[in-house]
Amino acid sequence: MVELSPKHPRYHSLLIREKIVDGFRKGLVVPEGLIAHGRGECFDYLIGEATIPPALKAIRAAAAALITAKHPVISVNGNAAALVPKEIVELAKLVNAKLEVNLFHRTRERQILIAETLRSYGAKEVLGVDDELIAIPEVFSERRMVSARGIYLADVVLVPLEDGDRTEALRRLGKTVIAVDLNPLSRTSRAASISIVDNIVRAMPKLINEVKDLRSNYSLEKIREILASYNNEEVLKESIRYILNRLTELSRSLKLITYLSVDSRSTGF
Ligand code: PTJ
Repeated sequence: MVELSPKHPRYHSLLIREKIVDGFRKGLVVPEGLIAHGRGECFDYLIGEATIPPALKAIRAAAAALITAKHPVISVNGNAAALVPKEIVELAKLVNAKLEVNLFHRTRERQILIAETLRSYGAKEVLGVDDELIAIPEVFSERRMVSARGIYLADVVLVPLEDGDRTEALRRLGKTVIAVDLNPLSRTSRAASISIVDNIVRAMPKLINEVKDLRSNYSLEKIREILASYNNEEVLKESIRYILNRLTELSRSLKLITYLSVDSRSTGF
């Protein structure tokens, strides 16, 4: 791993990038996952690398959906396993969700490696590797194979960094789909029931805290109300407007990074 100084202006972003690269070197992440991460970085730049207000609304609704679910499942792919394995296991324990490895670029080696990674953070059971799998209709990738005891049965599925195809199929099967995707324009974001437009690295700890907060301060009835009053279309539009306003503001106030070179310091120019 590269030595990173906390003084580097892009320290946090580089640290996340190193985690993905490390995951790639270990075989958790596919090369396509590095490209997907780069796209995510770009959208993260646009939202200001911070959790934006519409994402907080989505996180609250997602926590409500997970708390009130009968069979919640967290679907885990290579990027999610490389970036937030500890948080995935913690959230699963908190809401009694099943963990299922589900990959776009499916190989047995990666399935086993991802399951082992989750177990190393305390997961007791990881589905999608050696248990019975069922094909869900109208998904034209390896992601169509889901666990009979996991996603197939689930009423609520959390799908971090997903492809839109399967989100649409899961919605058609009547499931509540929670997506974490930095791109508010993606098919996943537009097809999901609840779209958290945030970096998964920031969103997961916030989701865990939100579950704890709702559980300790609200009745089940109130939690159901929070979920029922959530409007994903509005939240996605708000996310796009947030980016738009931020860019408009930046286009007015952009300041060049100026510096004095060694030569100009001595000459005054
Ligand atoms: O591990 P596998 O085989 O299942 O493959 C995983 C990838 C990510 C390669 C696969 O799901 C894929 O190709 O995804 P896409 O279609 O490229 O979509 C990934 C989405 O996640 C994009 O919209 C990115 O903007 C977004 N994204 C990338 N990094 C992050 C992110 N969203 C939240 N947090 C991130 N750190």
